[in-house]
Amino acid sequence: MGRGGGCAAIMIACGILLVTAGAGYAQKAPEKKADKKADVTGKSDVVEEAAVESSNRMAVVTGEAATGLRIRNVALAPRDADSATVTFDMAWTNSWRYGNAFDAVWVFFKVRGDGQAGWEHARLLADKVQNPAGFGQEQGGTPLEFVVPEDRVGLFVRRAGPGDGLTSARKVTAVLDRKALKGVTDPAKASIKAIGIEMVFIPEGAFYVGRGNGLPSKFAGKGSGGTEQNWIYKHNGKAKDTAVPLPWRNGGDVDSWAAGMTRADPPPFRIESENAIPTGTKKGALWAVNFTPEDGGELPAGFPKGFAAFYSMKRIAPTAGQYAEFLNTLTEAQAKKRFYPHGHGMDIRSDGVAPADKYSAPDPDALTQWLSFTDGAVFAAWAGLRPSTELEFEKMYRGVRPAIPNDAMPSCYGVGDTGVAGVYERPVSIASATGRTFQGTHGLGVPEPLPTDWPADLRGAILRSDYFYGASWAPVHLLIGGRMNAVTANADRHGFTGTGGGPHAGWTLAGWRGARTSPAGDAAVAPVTGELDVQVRRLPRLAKPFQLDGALDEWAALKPVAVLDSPIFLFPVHERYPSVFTKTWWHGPKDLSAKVWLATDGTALLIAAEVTDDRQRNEKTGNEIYIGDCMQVGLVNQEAVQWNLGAALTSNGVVVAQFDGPNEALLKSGACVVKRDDAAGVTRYEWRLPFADFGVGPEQPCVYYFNFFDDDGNMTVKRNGNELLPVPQVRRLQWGPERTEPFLRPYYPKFDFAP
Ligand SMILES: [Ca+2]
Ligand SMILES: [Ca+2]
Ligand SMILES: [Ca+2]
Repeated sequence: MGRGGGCAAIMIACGILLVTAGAGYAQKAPEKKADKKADVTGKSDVVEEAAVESSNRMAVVTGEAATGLRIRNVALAPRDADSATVTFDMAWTNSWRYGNAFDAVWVFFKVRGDGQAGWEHARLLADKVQNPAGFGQEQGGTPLEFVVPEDRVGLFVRRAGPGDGLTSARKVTAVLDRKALKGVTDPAKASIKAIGIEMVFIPEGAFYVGRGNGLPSKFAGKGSGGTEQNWIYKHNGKAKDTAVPLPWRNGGDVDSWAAGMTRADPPPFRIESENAIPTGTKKGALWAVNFTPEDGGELPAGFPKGFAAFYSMKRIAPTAGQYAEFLNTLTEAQAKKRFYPHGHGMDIRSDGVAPADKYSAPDPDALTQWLSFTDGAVFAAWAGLRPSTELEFEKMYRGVRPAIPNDAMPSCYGVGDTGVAGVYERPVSIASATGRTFQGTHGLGVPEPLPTDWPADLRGAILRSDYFYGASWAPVHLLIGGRMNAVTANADRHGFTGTGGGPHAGWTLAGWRGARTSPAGDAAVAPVTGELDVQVRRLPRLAKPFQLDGALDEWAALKPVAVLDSPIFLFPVHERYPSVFTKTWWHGPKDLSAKVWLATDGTALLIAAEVTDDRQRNEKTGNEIYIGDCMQVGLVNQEAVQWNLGAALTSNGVVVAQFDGPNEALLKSGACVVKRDDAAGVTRYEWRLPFADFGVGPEQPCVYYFNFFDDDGNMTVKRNGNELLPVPQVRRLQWGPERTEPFLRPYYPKFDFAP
């Protein structure tokens, strides 16, 4: 190692910008109603404004300030002898679709025939999976796409094209299978309910489970920041490297719950298909600390592993509005088992008129508290969803990131309520024999009996996310990789406890997040994108001579090394998708996207970048140019010495700054041109950086990374005690590992050049 500063240097360049997206963010989630109301950062008012504006314009959401999903004006009419048409208006506030990143609403219908007492689940009629005949909407709203799985239990409704924010549509139509409705002779006289659940699409692709064995990320502290426990790993086959669990030391310090691990600290397990996975202590098998699968066994092919595409519920539990509708459509005997007056009753009233409207939710968007595992499972069976597994939990949370200890960033794909304080999830456990028999069967709309492969109760589940029962009532953040068993009966029905001082002390919410496998035949979805190419790539030569002029015609024949047009590259992570956490989320490739090319003329690194940005803005100077539209280039040579340079077109012309480097040779010899084409919304950068001035010779692999900062004049607020300070909201696209500190060479892209 030459200068040992390679590691720290990267932190200086990027670390300051990561802080807001660290684990501290996760603890601010407004799960408690009290927090939601007291939240003065303006997170929720933007969506309320949007919904109110929409209600005026679209008359979908009338007289309500919705922060979630509303389905209104549901009507059923005969279509022909075999089918009936259901028509409804719908709107939801935080939706998005850019490429393979999108949310959707799972919509299903319950029908009660004229004079009948009970509600039945309505099957759909569809001639194909995607946009079947008879499914549509009135013109003028957000264009929608409809996806009907082959079991016809419900449909996914999602944006038909790119966009974000409020989705609103009137006179949406779906086709019901009239013959399957046993109690309905005249659809015109039947009652119908349309229920929707917000979901997030998780694309097909490989990913890591476990905690990882690299150096921990520093952006989560111990104790309040949490620590993984009982993580999954890939066994190296050596008996001495089987984790030896430590005894419980439940003694007032959450760290004392930490699980034992051997010196070898084995790596995370990469899931690369839905095929059966060998489990145990043989080399390469999947194994875990404490809560293990079977030694010498396997996770069967049918057990959902998170590799295949699926939809995850956006929120961690059914909302009170959804749960009240669930209760309203059950028989009285069924509802009695599923309604716990002293728990669910906090969010759901039971003073209406039975049987149809006995239950109601004053705040339909509140999460339902005190759900038992079985309550959640019966709800999912009724809704046509299924439980999710703990492997799917890690996929929807970590996504394409490497497994790094202490990682608790928000969900890679925009799933809500991940890793928030005082909320835990109960996915199906790989450590339970009952759990391992789960085959991912979908509910068919009938609440009971549950599909036979589903765990019937908490014994088939594991606790994830934010385990609640620390010795001092302190929540224990399990981060992405941590797992915990239920050690008290409270884990099955839990909510506000009131113990330990004040009404909200000891608050925890037992979540239940359902899923649905993405149906075959949906041509619009594609596998995971966004993984870095970390192989050493040899720099090509340009066919035509390089001109440092901001025109990129000499690059036309080359393939870019980086195409950053997906939210997966955007940071801070909570700016990727619309949510209650931001007003300034990414508005797609036209807001910020970039293509980068690399080449050489034999003595220098040549770089070209084409950045699409709707608003050019940089009013900074010197080393502050990254608080504005700016391109940053990082280079780390074989001696781990780093250079980091930025270039920006500022209100005072082009500024080049060096954020890191052992001397100023590269700043002097390097050259950069920045040109803005306002009509096209494009900024072009060209660089020439002589190899000799950053210490790279022929065939010596050099690490590189890029950041593209975007200031569009948006402001956000930073909390400083009780004060809220306005600060510019600068987002960035990052072509480099998500965790930049400590510096780990294998995680970075690399180039070399021919002698
Ligand atoms: Ca040029
Ligand atoms: Ca922009
Ligand atoms: Ca900008």
